[in-house]
Amino acid sequence: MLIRVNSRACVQPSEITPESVWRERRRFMTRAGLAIGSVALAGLPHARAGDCRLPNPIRLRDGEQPNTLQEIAGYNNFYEFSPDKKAVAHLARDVTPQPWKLTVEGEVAKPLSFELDDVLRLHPVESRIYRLRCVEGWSMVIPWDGIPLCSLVSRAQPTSRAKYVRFVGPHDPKVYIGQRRSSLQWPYTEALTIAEAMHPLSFLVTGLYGKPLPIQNGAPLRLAVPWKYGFKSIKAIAQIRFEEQRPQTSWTLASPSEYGFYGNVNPDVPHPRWTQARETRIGELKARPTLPFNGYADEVAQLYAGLDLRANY
Ligand SMILES: Nc1nc2c(c(=O)[nH]1)N[C@H]1C(S)=C(S)[C@@H](COP(=O)(O)O)O[C@H]1N2
Ligand SMILES: [Mo]
Repeated sequence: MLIRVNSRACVQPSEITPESVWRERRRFMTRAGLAIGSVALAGLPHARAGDCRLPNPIRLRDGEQPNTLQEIAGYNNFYEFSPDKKAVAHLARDVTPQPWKLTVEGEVAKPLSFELDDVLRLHPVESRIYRLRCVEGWSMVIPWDGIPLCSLVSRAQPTSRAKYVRFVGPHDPKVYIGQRRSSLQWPYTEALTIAEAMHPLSFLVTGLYGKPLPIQNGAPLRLAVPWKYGFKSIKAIAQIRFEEQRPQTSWTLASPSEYGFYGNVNPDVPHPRWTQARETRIGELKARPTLPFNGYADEVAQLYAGLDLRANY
């Protein structure tokens, strides 16, 4: 099994696996028939008790390969820089995210404030290979490093009034030059229900391919919520707030008929301007069918039992 648990704070540069070595090792393990991309925390030395753990390993499907670092870090949606996916990496090249504070507040007994190093010190970092499906009809497979969102936010002890979790991005037009335009209402805001946020698949990303997270992928911390369209996986999170009422979110505010609160990947509900039944994996020519909940239905479908997924897109 490919499991890497470490605290980034003590990773030596020599321990960071170059992408080519990473990919070769994975090819070897695939040939050897070993479980790949699985996450099994039970029994690992620093795993915290509690129900933030994934009950079952997650796997890629046959024929699925992680995208290259070049693809992942070169084709980005990050409107704080630009709506041009190929321009983002260039615009982000000189940006340093430090110093950076993440606060966890709102309906909590213990408001918290973290820096990236605190997060890395407090929790073992896991590797998880997730599919990412953009609402625009393209997708990638990304080997993230991070911690379950649940492990971090439960430290703040949400109160019984907390029903939603709001995530707020950065607001600094000097750094994020796309914020000089009102392409979206700033700061970028996203939200999940409590049950979604506490689901063990919801992942707080600190890196990818065993390296620190590139700025264009949302450094220092971003979400990966793999069963939802990419816009729910907010980058560069500055604030997490527990709330009683459903928060307004950036894309739903911008175009409510196109981008709903849930944003669950659903091949049966077309975007008003295109089908969602298929997607193009970056690096491939032929489209693939899009799977309900992006292939994570076994894990998450029960969160939506009884909910009309057509009305609640
Ligand atoms: N703060 C912020 N987060 C964001 C976005 C954004 O514009 N700003 N774009 C979203 C969209 S639409 C997608 S598809 C993913 C893309 O993530 P990636 O560039 O790491 O592949 O980030 C999401 N998170
Ligand atoms: Mo997206």
